[in-house]
Amino acid sequence: LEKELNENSRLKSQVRIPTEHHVHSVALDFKIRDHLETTIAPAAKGENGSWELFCEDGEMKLFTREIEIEGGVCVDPLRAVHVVDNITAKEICTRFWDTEVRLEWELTIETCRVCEVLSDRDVVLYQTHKRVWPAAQRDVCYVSGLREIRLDKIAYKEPELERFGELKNCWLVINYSVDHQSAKLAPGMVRATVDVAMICRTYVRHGVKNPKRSDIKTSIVYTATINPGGWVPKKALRTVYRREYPRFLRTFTQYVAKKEQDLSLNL
Ligand code: 16C
Repeated sequence: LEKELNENSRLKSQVRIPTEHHVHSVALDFKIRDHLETTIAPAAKGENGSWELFCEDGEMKLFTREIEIEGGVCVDPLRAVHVVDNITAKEICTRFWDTEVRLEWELTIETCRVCEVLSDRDVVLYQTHKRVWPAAQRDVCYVSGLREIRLDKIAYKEPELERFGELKNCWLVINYSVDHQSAKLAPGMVRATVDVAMICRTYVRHGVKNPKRSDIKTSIVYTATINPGGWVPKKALRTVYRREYPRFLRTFTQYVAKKEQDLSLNL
C-alpha cells in the first residue's frame, strides 16, 4: 500500500486515518475510497464503448472487457448495474457480507470459513470454489468490509433514479485478496485473487412521508476482477464468467427480496 500511495499523489492526499484500527484498516479505507471514485463513475458504464454489454435482463446489465496479463492469464473485469424494488441498500449489502447466509445464495462455492474477525464489520475469509473441469480447483482468501457511506462522499449521481425519488442512503461491501496464516494453500488447489465491490443506493419515492416497501428502489453497482491464479483455458473461463455472473446477480437479489419481503422497513 505504501508503494502505491507514494506513486500516486492524488490518492495519497485522500487517505485519512480510518475509524477501524486493525492490520488491514488503512488498505481497506483506501480501497473503499478508490471504488467510490472509480466504480460508480457513469463513464465506466459502457458509454465510452470500451465495455461490452454481454447480458441484459430488465434493469440488470452486465459488461465486461477482455484483458490478458503476462502468461496469457485472463483477468477480464466485470461491471454490473441493476435496480431492484422493495429492498434497501443496507439489506442487500448486509446479506452479501454475512457469512452465516453465504451458502444460501452463493452457488459457486464449496466451503467458506472466517479466518479472523477484524472488527464488527471487517473479516478475513477463506473459501474454496467448485471445481470446473479441466481447470484445477480454486481457493481465495480475502478481507471483506461492510460500510454505510455518507452521501456527501458520493461523487456521481443517478439522474433516472433521482427522478423517481430522493437518495436516502448508500452502503457498500468491498472484498479484496490478502494472505492469512490460517489460509495455507491445500494440495492440488490454485489460489485465485479477487477485487470486488458492491455499492448500493436506496431512493424513496418523491413526496412520500411514511414509505412502504413499494416506495423504494435500490441501485446496485457490482464490479469484480478475478485473477484465476495461473493458466486456465480462456474460452472456458469466459464461458463460465458469462454464465455465473448473471446467475449470481439474479439469484442473490431474488434471495434478498424473498428474505426481506415480510420484514418491517428500516431506512
Ligand atoms: O462476489 C461474489 N461472491 C463473493 C462471496 O463469495 C466473493 C467471491 C468472489 C469470487 C472468487 C472466485 C475465484 C475463483 C475463480 C476461479 C475461476 C476458474 C474457473 C475455471 C473455468 C474453466 O466476492 C459473487 C461471485 C460471482 C461468481 C463469479 C464467477 C466465479 C467463477 C467461479 C468458478 C466456480 C464455478 C462453479 C460452477 C458451478
